[in-house]
Amino acid sequence: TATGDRTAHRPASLAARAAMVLRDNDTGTLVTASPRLYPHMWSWDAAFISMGLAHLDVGRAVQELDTLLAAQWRDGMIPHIVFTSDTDYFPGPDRWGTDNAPQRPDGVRTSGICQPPVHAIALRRIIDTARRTSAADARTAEEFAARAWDAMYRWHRWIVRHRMPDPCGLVTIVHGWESGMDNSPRWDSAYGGVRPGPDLPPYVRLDLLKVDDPGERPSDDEYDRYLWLIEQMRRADYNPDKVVETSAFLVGDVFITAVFALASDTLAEIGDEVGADAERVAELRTWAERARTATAMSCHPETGMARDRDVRAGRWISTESIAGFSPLLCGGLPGDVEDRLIAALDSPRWTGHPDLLAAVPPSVSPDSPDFDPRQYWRGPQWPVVTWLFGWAFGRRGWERHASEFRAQGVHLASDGAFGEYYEPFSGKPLGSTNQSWTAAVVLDWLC
Ligand code: 9WN
Repeated sequence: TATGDRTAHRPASLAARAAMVLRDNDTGTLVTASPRLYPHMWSWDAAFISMGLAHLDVGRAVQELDTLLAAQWRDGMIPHIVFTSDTDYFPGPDRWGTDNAPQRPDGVRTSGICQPPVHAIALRRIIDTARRTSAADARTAEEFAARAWDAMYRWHRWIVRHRMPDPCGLVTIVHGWESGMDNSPRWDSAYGGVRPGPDLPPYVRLDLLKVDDPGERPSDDEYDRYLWLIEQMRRADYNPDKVVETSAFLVGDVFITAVFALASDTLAEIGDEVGADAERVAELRTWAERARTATAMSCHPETGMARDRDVRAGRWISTESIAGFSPLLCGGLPGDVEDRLIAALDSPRWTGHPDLLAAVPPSVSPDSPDFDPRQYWRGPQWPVVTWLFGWAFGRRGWERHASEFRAQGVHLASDGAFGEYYEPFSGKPLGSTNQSWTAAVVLDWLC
């Protein structure tokens, strides 16, 4: 069926197309984040991709996480990119220069920063999917969980040890790329403090050649800052504490903090199921509680929206972005405050906006002066973010919201292009098409 210039696929055809995207982007041991724009494995993409794969082949889903965990750094960090041999992405492994970092893993090249810790959530979803499919699949998933649990615990421990330096208790990031929401206006003021030096080595962007309109990607000024931060980390040999000490960009990320709380609880729960070390399970629950409290404490006293914190400048960041709803992911707010936040999410400033094609949250409120409907993390809707909130809502017992997000998410993606992100009013797919994590979450919604 067609509405305007959008073709809407029926669920069975949409699911078949999503499966095809995952198969087409599969190199054998990893599914690239997208066919042209991102020819490598990304950390949080891999997590979502693996739970999509679980609907096709649980063994293959497990292998995806195995590939990612094989690239885990010796100190516990899961790097944000695991490089394939493809050379058509910038910055590639040479520019990252992680080969000399003492903690890097053997036999694989990676970037030197991390991304949101959604991996335990994916593992939970894989186990649940596998248990619904067959006893053999359930065994495969549970055996993997038992085997991979310690690695995931060490990843969470790395975050606690190296990324909770600020008294506000938020998980801090040293690069916008770590947030997964690279050029969100959340980071504008903090990036103002990043001044690329004259010794920033020259570079050529490859991303702009692979999208219809360069205006859908971050600007050159933004890229200079991204590259300058890498330069600084390289000079600190990717030593995690030195990086935190020296980085011009140091921000408490409330979305990552809430994800960390949710994922730590989830990993603790899986730990109970697979008989993991009880002390470690208890530690995870303590960390979850700490992160939940920090998330709740960040809320603006009047609007109730959660805030990031510019640690370098010592001030709160009140941008009206999707991250403001982070406490809904992990809980921890008093009932009346939480109700107000849900009402804000449903309101015309957000998912209730009358001009949206699909009632799922845009990355920035359309009523905010920062909103740009086509610009990456500055306004477009990202199906993967909708999935995460919808899954968390289901877990928190908010079935109506969870199923509404699922239905509206499917509606947004029903054109079958599997856009990386979508223009919220027209539903035009932007950035890359056949983006793996979009296919994965659509498959999960439909199965
Ligand atoms: C930089 C792969 C990744 C996602 C991020 C998204 C984008 C990379 C880029 O693509 O970031 O890490 O080159 O723009 O912002 O969330 O993981 O899909």
